[in-house]
Amino acid sequence: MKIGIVCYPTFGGSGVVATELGKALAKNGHQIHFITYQQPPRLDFFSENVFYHEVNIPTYPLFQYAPYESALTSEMVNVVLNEDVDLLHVHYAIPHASAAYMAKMILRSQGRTVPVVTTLHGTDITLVGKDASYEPVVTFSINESDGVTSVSENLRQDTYAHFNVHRDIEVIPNFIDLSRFKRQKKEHFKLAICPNGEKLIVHTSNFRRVKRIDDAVMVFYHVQQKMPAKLLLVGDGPERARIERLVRDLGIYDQVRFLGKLDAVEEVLSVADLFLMPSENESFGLAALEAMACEVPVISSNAGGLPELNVQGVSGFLSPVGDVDDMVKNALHVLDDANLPTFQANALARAQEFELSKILPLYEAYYERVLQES
Ligand code: GMT
Repeated sequence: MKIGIVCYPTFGGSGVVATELGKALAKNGHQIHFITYQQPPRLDFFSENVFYHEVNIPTYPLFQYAPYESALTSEMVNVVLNEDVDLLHVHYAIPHASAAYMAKMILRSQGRTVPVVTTLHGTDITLVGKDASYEPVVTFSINESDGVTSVSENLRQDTYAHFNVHRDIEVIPNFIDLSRFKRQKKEHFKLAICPNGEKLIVHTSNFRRVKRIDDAVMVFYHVQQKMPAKLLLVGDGPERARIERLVRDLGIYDQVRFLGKLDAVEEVLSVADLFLMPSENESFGLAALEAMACEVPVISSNAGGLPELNVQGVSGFLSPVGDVDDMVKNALHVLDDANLPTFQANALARAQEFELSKILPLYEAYYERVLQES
């Protein structure tokens, strides 16, 4: 198949899922055309089956906001026509699904049919998409997609609950490439951060409010009062300055490191003992899956689709959103040397259920179905 993939070029979340999916499809012999405004971070290699089309967004003094959606639509039309693309797969509904609908209509007016698959990732439904400024467009473009997938059953249910969506939504969970995300021997790194055998706790995110990083810091604050520990905060975003202030105010700045955005997050995860994801909402929790693949148990909230990933008392624990006391209790239990090896093994076993080779055929079969039906 020749597939056009539209995504945000982000370090995590939907951008990573889209990029890894495209890479895996290319390995399986499909021709993949990425259409984005910037090279996605994980698209840093050459493959004869991978093509990158950058959306050019010309500016003009009249535009206070450059019309990105129009530029993206035009690029999709051009790529479909010039590269003979069979199907467009857009990741994150806003504005990709409506741009794809527009592209489909333009192509139809020229006698060319191209089906559109939209993958819902989370905040496009649970946070941003619900806003009255976007809702009518999101509802319309989901209903008009030829195929719709969501990354968890919870997100599927949320979509039906918040939007007047009447079409089928296929759940295809996020996946992990275990050949990349595996526990590597990085003892020198661990020793540098934890020279006295401290336990290493990690949180990675885009530092947005929905991640509740204050809770992660407070969990760490209480844990380090009971056992020697360090905290690594990976990623960057709007909450970073506030969280740095909190860490200083709590007097734990020496035990916390802010690492910023990292390409090779698996190296940090390889030396971690515990991963924190106390999010307000999380449609799936890809970052937690990456941790589990590196044998790191997860203390998470029970929001959104997290219960579909993290198994209570097995790969870690889940607590109600904001219940820091419960998270501390669970973290101390997992970090106990008598329990940690079991949780590490369980985390890996759970991650193996989401191995790329198990999920990729689901997308391929879904594309085939959509192509046959349209
Ligand atoms: O986590 C984020 O805020 C980024 C966001 C995105 O759209 O890139 O992530 C969402 O999609 C990921 C990939 O499907 C999911 O694993 C995340 O759980 C989801 N984030 C939220 O629902 C908050």
